[in-house]
Amino acid sequence: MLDHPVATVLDSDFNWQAADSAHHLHPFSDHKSLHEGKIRIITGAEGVYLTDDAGNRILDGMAGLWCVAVGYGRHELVDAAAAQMKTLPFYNTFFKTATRPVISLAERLTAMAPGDLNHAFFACSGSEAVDTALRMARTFWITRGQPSKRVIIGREFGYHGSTTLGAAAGGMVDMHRQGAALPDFAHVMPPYWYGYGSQMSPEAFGLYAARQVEDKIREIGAENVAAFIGEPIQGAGGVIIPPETYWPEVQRICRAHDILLIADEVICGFGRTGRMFGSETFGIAPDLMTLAKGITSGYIPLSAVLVGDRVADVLINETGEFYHGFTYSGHPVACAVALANLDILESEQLAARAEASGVKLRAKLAAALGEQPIVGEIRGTGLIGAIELTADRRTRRFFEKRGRVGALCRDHCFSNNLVMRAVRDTMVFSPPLTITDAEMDDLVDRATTAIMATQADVRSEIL
Ligand code: PXG
Repeated sequence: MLDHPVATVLDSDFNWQAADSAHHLHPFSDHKSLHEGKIRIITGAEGVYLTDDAGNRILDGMAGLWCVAVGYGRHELVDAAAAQMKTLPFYNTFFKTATRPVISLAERLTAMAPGDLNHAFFACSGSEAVDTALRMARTFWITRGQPSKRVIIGREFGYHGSTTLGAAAGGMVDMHRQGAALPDFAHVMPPYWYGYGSQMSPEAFGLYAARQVEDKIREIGAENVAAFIGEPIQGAGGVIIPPETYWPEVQRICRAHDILLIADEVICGFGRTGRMFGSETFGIAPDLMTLAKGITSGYIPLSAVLVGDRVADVLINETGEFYHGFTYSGHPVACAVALANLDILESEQLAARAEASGVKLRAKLAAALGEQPIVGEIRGTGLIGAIELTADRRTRRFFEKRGRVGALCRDHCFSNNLVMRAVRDTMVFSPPLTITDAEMDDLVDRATTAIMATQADVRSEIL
């Protein structure tokens, strides 16, 4: 029962923090410690900047949650949503019906996508897209008369969402411990050269990491493996960028053992890596591709699975009914927003811009921070990147209590009005693809202040 008046958006005197603590359960949060601090109430945004209810202007170095590709405040997307809501706010795509926006979007996405990804299935979140792709992969083998091919191979530090199948495919052990460890899922090492490459060259390590996939397939038996799933660049796992040798070798291995390849492009899709899709950046042609986030720049929930001809032919011509779908599969308003978002991505050539801006941003970061003892590596591809904080840059030694220095740095960023996430002791960034040169300077200034403050803390051993 409420022990305080209910909030309205106009109530400026209302205690939003107290109401949040009392009634709102946040995703991926330790609520006890959340309630001890003060949360920020974000009230508006324009371009790459957020505003909060204390009047701060915050540079969003994460594009929301890796999603606001075209930046905040784009009226084209709002207008597309409003127009579609006025015409037809909802109709489903289940029973021999469709709407024009969903058909247009399916046509457009499949035309843009690499390889033979000629069919699209829609859902609302990245997690649902992953769930769908895994169900399709298993259904493909069942239909083909090979039901034993069930195992999904993912990677440590992989993130494929928070539904149970997605969490099981991902390599986040804390999630597995909370009910998401399922049979018929296996994991291999990530292509994390900085962390695990030891004395190997990046190229040699890329092949080494890819061959872990082959070893795992041999261990389980190819006759039991349905698919390998991986993000072209592992985002939530700490922006793990594979060496160039990795993905072509993984693709070769999947083909050699007749295992489907699923590229989870929920973060990498729509220009983030400097090409429209991460699969293009790394030169692979997956059998299935999952998309979300940048598909609507986060303005409205939408996700998609693009399906290659091999799987689609079986699903369409042999499976019969595929018992899977969501009320909001192909929601017309979300699809209309996605179409307007794609117009901006294409007309402003944001993938190419991400590539060029990424080069500049890394050069600026290197100039400001490259020689600092706490900075082990600055890496990136397009506008997704990371700064490794290290106890010893020469040996690439991790801090003893992993994650504490990263959390400290994230808090310094936050108090400097910069959103940058910490993954263990790796600072990650993925700003809107529209970020300007002046805004990148601002990002680098704020990041430098935060990292220098973190370094001072580490030196004075207040940790
Ligand atoms: N796959 C990938 C590669 C993702 O990054 C999902 C699937 C799941 O998408 P949904 O829309 O169901 O959340 C994601 C999501 C973080 C963070 O803190 C990353 C994600 C989501 C929330 C937080 O880095 N990625």
